[in-house]
Amino acid sequence: TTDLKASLAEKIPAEQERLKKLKKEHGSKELGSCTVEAAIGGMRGIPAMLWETSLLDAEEGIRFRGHSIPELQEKLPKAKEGGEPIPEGLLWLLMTGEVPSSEQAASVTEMLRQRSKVPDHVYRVLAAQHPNTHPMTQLATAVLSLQVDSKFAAAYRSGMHKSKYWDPVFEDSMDLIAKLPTIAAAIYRNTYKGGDLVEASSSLDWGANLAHMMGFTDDGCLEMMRLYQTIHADHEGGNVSAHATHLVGSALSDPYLSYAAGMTGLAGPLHGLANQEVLRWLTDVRQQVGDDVTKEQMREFVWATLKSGKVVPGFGHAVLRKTDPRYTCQAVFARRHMPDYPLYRLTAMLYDVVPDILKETGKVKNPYPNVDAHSGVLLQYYGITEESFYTVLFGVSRALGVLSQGVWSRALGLPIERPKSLTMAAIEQRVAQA
Ligand code: NMX
Ligand code: MLT
Repeated sequence: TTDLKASLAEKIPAEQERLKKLKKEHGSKELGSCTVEAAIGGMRGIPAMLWETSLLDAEEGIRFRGHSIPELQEKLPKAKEGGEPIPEGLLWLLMTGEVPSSEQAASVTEMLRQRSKVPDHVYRVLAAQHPNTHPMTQLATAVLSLQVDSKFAAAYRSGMHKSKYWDPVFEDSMDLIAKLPTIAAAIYRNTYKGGDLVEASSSLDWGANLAHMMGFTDDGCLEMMRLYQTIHADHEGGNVSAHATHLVGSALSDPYLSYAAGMTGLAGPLHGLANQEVLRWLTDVRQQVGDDVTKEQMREFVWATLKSGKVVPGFGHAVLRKTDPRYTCQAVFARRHMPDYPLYRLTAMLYDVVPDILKETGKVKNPYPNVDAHSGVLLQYYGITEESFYTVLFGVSRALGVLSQGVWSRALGLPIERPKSLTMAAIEQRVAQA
């Protein structure tokens, strides 16, 4: 079938049985333990969540439904021969676990096109915001204003049986994903281009249409946006945006409410806002030292950042322990499309300089670059120069992962999330007794 919902529906009963069996036969087995350090250290390393759409290996990086990024670049349908994958193909994969055919990916493109009209009141909400409102705040606000149309919220109100929840959650998720490029582009055009909106193209795919509606038509830019929207989609369940979406969704808040929660988390500088911070940091380097910066000057700049009590944005990771494959695939793209671009050369130089310095501090667990260290370079090259918008592009992509998992969370009947917290006194008491 080329129908995503039908293909998903076929898979659900077997997965429900699989989970039931896992719970029944192995429910009491330990997956790991929780130390005092983990409890006060951001729950690092505690395997305590079910997340089906992707899995991260600390050394290798992310796999989406078992496929690495280079594998996806090879296997997923593309808009043009030898080009980058289209994110609609990834959406099919995340939802169903299967690599789609070109026809299946095309049917997702068409399904999203049909759902893409953004209601007028959302534009009015956007227009009413303070002109200095950060684009991520605008995104979350626009998404919340769409919530009035939630099919899940309406179905819940009318007493739907819980075994059917996944269906309206799927509908809401597709409606929301379909509208996000139009909303993001409206935020971009309102904030930086005087509010002059660009109509969607009926011949472009979902990711390319985002670039098109922002006002960019260069073929390289469309390819870059397809790749960008594919690689930022998911990073297993524990990152702040995925976890926030999952947590809020577990209260049976609908996909609009739960995704908006994820976006307010993505807006933090240690998470998705790092792509904006990287660009600002690089701009500072160029302003203070110029484009022909030497490695020694760069070292001094990095040390000055650290000594002033700030992080080097784009480096380090809570779970990864090697260079992020999402960084690597962007570096490969840059080498192919913009080998002489000064900002690319500067970024490549950082790769030679920063890890050794972070290692020297003796405390940074992963000194290597993450996804955010490279994305701004690609965007700048194609003329998307407004760095305060970058996290919105990350957020649009992240919808594909967190909302796909949201559908599965309801299909599998996952319960409300409610870990145990302790006071310091309670921890002291427990360790004294141990
Ligand atoms: N620059 C300076 N210090 C760092 C960095 C960095 N890039 N990365 C980690 N550290 C510090 C960290 O602040 C902590 O210091 P302290 O003990 O004084 O509190 C120490 O090293 C140990 O931290 P880790 O265990 O290595 O990292 P943690 O898991 O706590 O945090 C990040 C992970 C990603 C928040 C952290 O590496 C960071 O702040 N990086 C820069 C911001 C960034 O690029 N974030 C984007 C992550 C990817 N994303 O899109 O979400
Ligand atoms: C992400 O893509 O969510 C980030 O790399 C952060 C994380 O995984 O913790």
